[in-house]
Amino acid sequence: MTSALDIRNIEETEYSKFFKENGFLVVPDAFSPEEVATLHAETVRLCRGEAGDIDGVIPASPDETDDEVIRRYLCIHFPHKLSRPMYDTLKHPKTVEVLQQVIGPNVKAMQSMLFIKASGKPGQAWHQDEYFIPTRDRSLTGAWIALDDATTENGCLWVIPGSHKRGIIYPQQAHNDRRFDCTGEAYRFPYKDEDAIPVEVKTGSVVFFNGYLLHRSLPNRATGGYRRALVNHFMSAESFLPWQAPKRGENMGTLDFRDIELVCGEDPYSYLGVEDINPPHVRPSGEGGCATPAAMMSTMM
Ligand SMILES: O=C(O)CCC(=O)C(=O)O
Repeated sequence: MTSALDIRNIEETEYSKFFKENGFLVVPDAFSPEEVATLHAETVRLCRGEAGDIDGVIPASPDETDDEVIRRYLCIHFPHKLSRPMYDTLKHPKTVEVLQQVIGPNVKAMQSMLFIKASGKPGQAWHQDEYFIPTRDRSLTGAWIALDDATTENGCLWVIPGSHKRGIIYPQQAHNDRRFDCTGEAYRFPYKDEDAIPVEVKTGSVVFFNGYLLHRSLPNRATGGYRRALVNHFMSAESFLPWQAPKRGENMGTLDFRDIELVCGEDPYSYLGVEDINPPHVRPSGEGGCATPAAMMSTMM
């Protein structure tokens, strides 16, 4: 029975086996309280507009408190492009150690997302990250760094253990469910909500999860506070990253989005160079209603 799965006490020697079997892995105490405090301070700096321009961030006035400012935003995409400490989390030693075990020696990153998710904010409906960020070797791996204790009350992750195994990408549709933000929802998959388990973790833990794993989060129903998490996405450097539409005449087989950071090992495609393409931006929370279904389907994860 999935509900009996012990997710908190996995021996380091079992990381790879557990991840392969279940599609996720919890590593407690990966980030120290000091490292988390720095990331909290960076969250404030980003939301105040002090780190640089972020599409959708309104520069804060000095008389607004940090709480007033940060609770405005559900999630900021690509914070690592403006914050050195957030960039450094991509290459955090504990993260790299685990990524080398579950992906391989050569790893690159293409995305970061900073969830602030204050009380009252929505979650994100069922989805698979590879639906949004396709790799060619199924190596996409999220590293979800808990910046607060994540509980069922404040909207922790829920996962369907083993749902990554068949390597199927399920379709997505727009939804009208106000529990969730404006990203679409996966459907037509052979699992029920009851197959999911909550991934409740302490601050400083990292939840690693496979890009084919079905997962979601529910709204933050706590009476105050946040459920902050910094989520970085990684993949094997050997795989191209076809994360953009082909331009006219472009060979589909060699599409490779080069807005990446090499995290460890070697990049066999380094001769292609790197580019800065994705701008930091705020994710629509859906509180004022979502845009059209078509816009919902194109909302980045
Ligand atoms: O943290 C959340 O609420 C959702 C995160 C998520 O689904 C993801 O990173 O893919």
